Amino acid sequence: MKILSAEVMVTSPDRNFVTLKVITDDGVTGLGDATLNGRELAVASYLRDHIAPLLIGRNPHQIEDTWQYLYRGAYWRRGPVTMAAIAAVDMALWDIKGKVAGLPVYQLLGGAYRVGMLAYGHASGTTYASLSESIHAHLERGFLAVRVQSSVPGIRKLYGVVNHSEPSGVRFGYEPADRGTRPVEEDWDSAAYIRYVPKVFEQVRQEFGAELPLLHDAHHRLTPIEAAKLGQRLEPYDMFWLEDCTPAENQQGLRLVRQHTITPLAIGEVFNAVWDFQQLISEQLIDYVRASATHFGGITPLRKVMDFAALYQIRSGFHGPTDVSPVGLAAQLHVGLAIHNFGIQEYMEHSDATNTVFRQNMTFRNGLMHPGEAPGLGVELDEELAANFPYQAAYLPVTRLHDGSMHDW
Ligand code: GCO
Ligand code: MG
Repeated sequence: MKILSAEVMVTSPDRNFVTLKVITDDGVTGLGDATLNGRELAVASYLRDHIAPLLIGRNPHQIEDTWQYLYRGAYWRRGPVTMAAIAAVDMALWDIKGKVAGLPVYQLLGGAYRVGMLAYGHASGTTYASLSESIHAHLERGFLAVRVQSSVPGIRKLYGVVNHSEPSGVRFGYEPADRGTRPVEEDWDSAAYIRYVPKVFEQVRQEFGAELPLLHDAHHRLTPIEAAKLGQRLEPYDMFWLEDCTPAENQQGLRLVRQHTITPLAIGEVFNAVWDFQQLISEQLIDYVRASATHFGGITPLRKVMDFAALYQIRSGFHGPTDVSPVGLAAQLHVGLAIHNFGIQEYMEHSDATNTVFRQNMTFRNGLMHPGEAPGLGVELDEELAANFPYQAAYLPVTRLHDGSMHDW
């Protein structure tokens, strides 16, 4: 069997997605997700101009060989653009292998090891009343775990908070990238945030009780000592995790956070290679691996990092925002179903338009996700429909402090 063609499709059913379609000489097709929020066309070009020509004629069954060929062969290793492109090829080849075998990908990874995967949704509010309403809405929808983000007095516009008075506010999630030719500017004040967030969790625990797993994303904004302070102040509320408490480029910084708090830590949604986790895992500086198949080079390295993490009792918390396409989400669900050290799965929920363009077999029932039983990844792209949603320029926001200087978004 040989690869006959590899096509890149960019479609924007409510948000942009980059999808690779690999076709074999036997007529089997495989899909891969290469969506890099706000920089989509860079990956589309990398795939179309530099990778697709190399795939023609290769044996699609040789997944490890193709992965290493693209990773080592580029010489310029790693980075989000390269690794999202390699991820798409890797997923497409697993999709093909599954379809040829007549088996869902999780079977090729060792088989189902659990009945489904605990998923968390994104609750948020600009006031406690709207936050409470949002948590109730998630519980009614079946979620057994929720991420809680709230507006903070003194910060005008904040990551992860849906304004419920806007039309998009009725949706469960939020979409961080805004269409247009310039990023939206948000603001930030670490002291105000650290003072306020524990009060929010105190109220949530009072209303929703001790058992509901609660998560929170600090989105890379704190220094290590600020992160340690927040982690310590959240301890009475027994968090499932505190995510991206400090930018993880400074990996030793996590030692400082660890010395001061037992709040579990999750990191890694912007990492793109197993090596990015080497120190954090081997020194046990984190509790959850936040990688996604899409930004991490695909199913092959995601499985490898989880086997490495298992040696240190570190579990998965794969990144599942709307900018991971249904193809990418399915890819990580197949991994999560098969591994021993699954922890939790983020499920931000795609819009109806996205879910119509990407036909899917995965399910969310009684709070648990499952990739479904269709051979391969179980997601197909309706290309005719996709053509109705051409690419639209969009940017993630940027953040400024109140003195006008730039801060981490
Ligand atoms: C999360 C993430 C996302 C990112 C987004 C950027 O925890 O789900 O932080 O909300 O901001 O993926 O493209
Ligand atoms: Mg995050």
